[in-house]
Parts: sequence; structure tokens; C-alpha cells
Amino acid sequence: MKNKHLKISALVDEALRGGRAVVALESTIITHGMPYPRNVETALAVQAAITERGAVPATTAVLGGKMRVGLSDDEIDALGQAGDTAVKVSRRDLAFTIAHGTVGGTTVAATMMLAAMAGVRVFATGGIGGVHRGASTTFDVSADLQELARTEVVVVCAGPKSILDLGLTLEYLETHGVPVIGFGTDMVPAFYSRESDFHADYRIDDAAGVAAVMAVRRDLGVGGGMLVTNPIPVEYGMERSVIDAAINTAVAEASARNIIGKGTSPFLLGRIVELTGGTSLDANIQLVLNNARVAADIAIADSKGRVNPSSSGDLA
Ligand code: PSU
Ligand code: MN
Repeated sequence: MKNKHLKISALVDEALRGGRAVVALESTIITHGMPYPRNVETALAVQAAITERGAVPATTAVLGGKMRVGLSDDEIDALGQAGDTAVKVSRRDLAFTIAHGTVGGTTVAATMMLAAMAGVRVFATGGIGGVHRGASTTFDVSADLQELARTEVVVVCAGPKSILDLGLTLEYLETHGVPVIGFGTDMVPAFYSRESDFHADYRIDDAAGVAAVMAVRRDLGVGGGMLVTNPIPVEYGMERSVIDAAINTAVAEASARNIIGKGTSPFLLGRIVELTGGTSLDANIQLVLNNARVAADIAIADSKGRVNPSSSGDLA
């Protein structure tokens, strides 16, 4: 059924019709995650990295009363300039931004929704939202986690950022049946650093391995998404003590200033960049590029697998 609220770019539409690899990209990272103009430069570089790898990038947003999958460079620039005057759109906000015609940057949750509606199966980002530290009293659990539980899209990230409670985030994902894959690693990476104290559920070393599991999950009708955690490249990884000190300061400030709800993640991300003198922003950009390349490889492997005819099962 045609979705009148969804507009897919000609390039992305053509790729989807041809069964070619497409990678979805979010836009809250553009509007609320990075300062202008680095946000726009990064978004364009991420798209280029996907194209170079042989897949088609599909950046998502809400613009002009439509959910958009695939944006022009000018539209990405406009989102970057809008910054936090744009609405940060999660599942809750989607219908309102469409109905009101407001500009919206899509979070991981909303991007998964748009990707699934368009038929895009793989999505690259930097960090997902999760269970925030102190969630036992604040109840601050990102809608991204619930979306991973219900929407069938593979999300490639660099692991939950340690502004979150990594242990509780992993428990939540386990409860909701979302597998956490370590891509070439046994441990779940923690965004700025390659390692954490937590084991991934499964280690997979190449894109074909991820695509193979995607195919079986489809056959079984398991539903829901998977989280592929891809460590930051060695040369850009940050010392855990350095980044943790900045994060602890930012979390304490957010609490003292009573910052709550959807403002929490943007506040923490901005303060961490300031407190690390921009080093964390450089690291952030590099890990997103790295995730885009891995997502492209997974989407390509998945598109190759799609020629397999499906039947009702093997004879015993
Ligand atoms: N974490 C990051 N960078 C980001 C975000 C999270 O390291 O840009 C953004 C993503 O768009 C994510 C959203 O989906 O923040 C989560 O926000 P919340 O915790 O309010 O659900
Ligand atoms: Mn939240």
C-alpha cells in the first residue's frame, strides 16, 4: 500500500526497486548531535563513504509535512543550519511533525520506522539512545530500545555511549529479544573506546555473517531489529579515563541543571565536546564513517542473499 506521508528520493527508490543495497542514515545526529558546519560535512562524508563502498545512502528526516528517505545536499545543509530549532523526532513525535509541517531530525527510533516503511533493512549511526545512568529514579530509557525490539532493521553503531548505563541498556535489549553483535570483537565497544566490561551476545567477523543471520530471522519471522556494535578505529579510540571524566562532569551538570526528557542526550553530547576540547567530536566523526562502511558491506551482502528462492521448508 502506498504511504502518502512518505517520500522516497528517485535515487533510493530506483535502488530499492532494483534490489540494490541501501543504507539508512539518521538526522538527529545532524540537527542535535554535532555543531554546524561539522554536522553537514560529516553527513555528506558519511553518504560518500557509503556510495564509495557500492551502496546507496538514504538520509532520513521530516520536511514539508513528509517523511523523507533520501535527501539532497541542500536539504542536508538546511537541516544542519536549523540545528536544535528543528524538532528531535522520535516515534512519539512523528505524526505531529508531519501534521504541522515542521522540520524534524529523525532519531534512531524514527529512522528505523522510516527505513522499514521504505523497505531499507540496514541503518548506520554513531550511538544509539539507551538506559540513562540513574534511570532507576528518572525512568529515562530511550525509545530507540523499544524500536529495536519491534522494527526489523539492523542498526550499526559504535556501542552505547557511556553517558548511558551500558549494563542496564544490554539487560533491556536482552529482555526484548534484541541481539547485540560484536563486529570483529568479543566485547561490546563503548563508543569512544573499543572495549567495555561487557561481552557481546555474538561475535561476527564479517558482513556476510550478519547477512546470513538476517536471512534466517526473516525466514523465521522473528521480527524486531539487531544491534551491530562496531568498535571505533584503533587510531581514534580515546583513553577511557579521559572520556569518562568528561562524561561524569557532563552527567553531574545535567542533573544539577535539572535537564530532563529529550533534552538530556543533546545537552550531554554538547558538553562532552566542550570538555574534551573537540577531541571527542573528531572521534565521533571517524566512528560514524567506519560504521557507514560496515553497514554498506552488510547491505550489499544482504542484497546478494535476496535472490535465494524461498520455500516452505526442507524435507527431513
Ligand atoms: N547518541 C549519540 N549521538 C546522537 C544520539 C545519541 O552518541 O546523536 C541521538 C540519536 O539520534 C539517538 C538519540 O537516537 O540521540 C537518542 O535520544 P533519546 O535518548 O532522547 O531517545
Ligand atoms: Mn530520553
